[in-house]
Amino acid sequence: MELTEEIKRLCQKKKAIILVHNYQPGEIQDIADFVGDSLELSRKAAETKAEIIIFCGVRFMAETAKILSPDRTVLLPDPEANCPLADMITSEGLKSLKAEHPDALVVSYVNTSAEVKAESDYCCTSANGIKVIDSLPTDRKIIFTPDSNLGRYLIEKTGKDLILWDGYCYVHHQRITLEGVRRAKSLHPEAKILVHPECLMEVIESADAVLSTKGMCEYVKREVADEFIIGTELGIIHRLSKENPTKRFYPVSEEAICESMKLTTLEKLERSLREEIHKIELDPQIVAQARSAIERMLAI
Ligand code: CIZ
Ligand code: SF4
Repeated sequence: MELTEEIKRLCQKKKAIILVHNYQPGEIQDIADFVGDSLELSRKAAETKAEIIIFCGVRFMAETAKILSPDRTVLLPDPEANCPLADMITSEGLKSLKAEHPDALVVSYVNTSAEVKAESDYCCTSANGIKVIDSLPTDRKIIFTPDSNLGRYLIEKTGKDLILWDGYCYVHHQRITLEGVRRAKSLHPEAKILVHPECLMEVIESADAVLSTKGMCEYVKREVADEFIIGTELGIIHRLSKENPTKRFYPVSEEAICESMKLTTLEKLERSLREEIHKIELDPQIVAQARSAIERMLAI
């Protein structure tokens, strides 16, 4: 309690805002000024009048906030909070793939470093991937990086033949299985099955709806059903339960936990804010190039 109050006091004193991703631990979500997906949080970062943004999530998200709000100080409470999916592609790797397909457009998932975004024509998120791919000319080849499960899902939904990078998120790819979905469904036969597009195709095919975290929050609010099987990182269940106290949520797997997301603690948040440490610093040239890819997405 004392720590929470100290964080709130520091936020007021330093004109700081706390942005928290849907996968963060419950106690971090509970002290947020805003909880959301990476794009919603970046938009908040772009419009805030606050001087400091404490970004509770993983590095690529804090970088995206910095790209959209370069004049603000953006803090990542634990500098080790990297996304293993984003780390599966480097700008050098992408440059080599582009050299093999020199006329291709490049769409990169938001789960990429600022350097990879800078090498991309468009950015997309799990909430708007179909819209972004649909908007591209049919006579151009398209490279999609780095999540191959999301890539395959986009191929199926848009009918476009994407050149895929071989990346995946270990939480969705390895810990959320068809067997897990079947087990949950046998225990809760009335529940709707919601899964994230970073899951394997067989898991996607078993679902009632394939949604980003933002999509899941909206779906649960508007559906009359009152039980849901959730196939994404467990942190979202804290938010879903809080916003829908009469509804029930069952994870496909209790092991669907992203270790990087759980690195944030109240202690680290307080220290990062008090000492103003673990700032996101990016090369201005990279920021300008990466910003173009994000702005092209936002314009669609
Ligand atoms: O875009 C995000 O925040 C991620 C990585 C997941 C989601 O579906 O919201
Ligand atoms: Fe990356 Fe997966 Fe963790 Fe999201 S849940 S931050 S995609 S490793």
